[in-house]
Amino acid sequence: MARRGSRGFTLIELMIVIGIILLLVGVLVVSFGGVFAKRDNARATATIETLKANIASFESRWGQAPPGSLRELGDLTRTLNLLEVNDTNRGNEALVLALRSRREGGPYLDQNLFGDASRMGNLDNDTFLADAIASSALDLPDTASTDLFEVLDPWGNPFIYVNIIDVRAGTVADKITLIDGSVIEITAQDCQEKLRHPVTGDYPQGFALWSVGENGINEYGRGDDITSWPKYES
Ligand SMILES: [Ca+2]
Ligand SMILES: [Ca+2]
Repeated sequence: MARRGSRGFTLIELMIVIGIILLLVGVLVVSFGGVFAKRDNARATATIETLKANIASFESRWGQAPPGSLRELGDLTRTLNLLEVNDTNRGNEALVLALRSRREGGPYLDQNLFGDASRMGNLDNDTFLADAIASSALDLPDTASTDLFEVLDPWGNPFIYVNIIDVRAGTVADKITLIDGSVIEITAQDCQEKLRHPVTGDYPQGFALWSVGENGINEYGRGDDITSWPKYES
């Protein structure tokens, strides 16, 4: 009897110990996950803040935030040979190219950001013609690759960039190539509905730049998205 009682107690004890271990592992996983998520969110915010400063410098010289497409960037800078290569990552690519231009006191793109391979990519693998660079009125740095780069968030997805001029005019038409290979559409109608402040009806000033966040789902600045403007309450 004594041996059976002792064995039963050991079994229960073992189960309790296993239970405690599982609980601790669970707590650790959850808290470490939280730490990583916070770190990535902070990185995304830091990249947005850097770009906001770069955009402000561009705006002070060109009188507007960088255009939301290559064609409009060509119009602004009178770069006639700057044509849209494909219909993906247009806003982000136009932003990068505008900020890399040496005209008007540029380049404005932070060189640490541009030199960081984890934060720059070309997910849609597009390039523009070498002769367009050579003759380009954008005056790009000599080392310029023909890649049409995008700025990436900590989860490897391109940031989404729209110029508010295009939002107001209803001419936003962009597609975003995500790290998993899927492509999401950015429509003028959704921008007009979702980028507008729910109470004041105002759009963010000049431009809207956001990350789709950790969940990889575009929520136009809501949900877990990380935004260049103060996030709306509702
Ligand atoms: Ca690209
Ligand atoms: Ca999201």
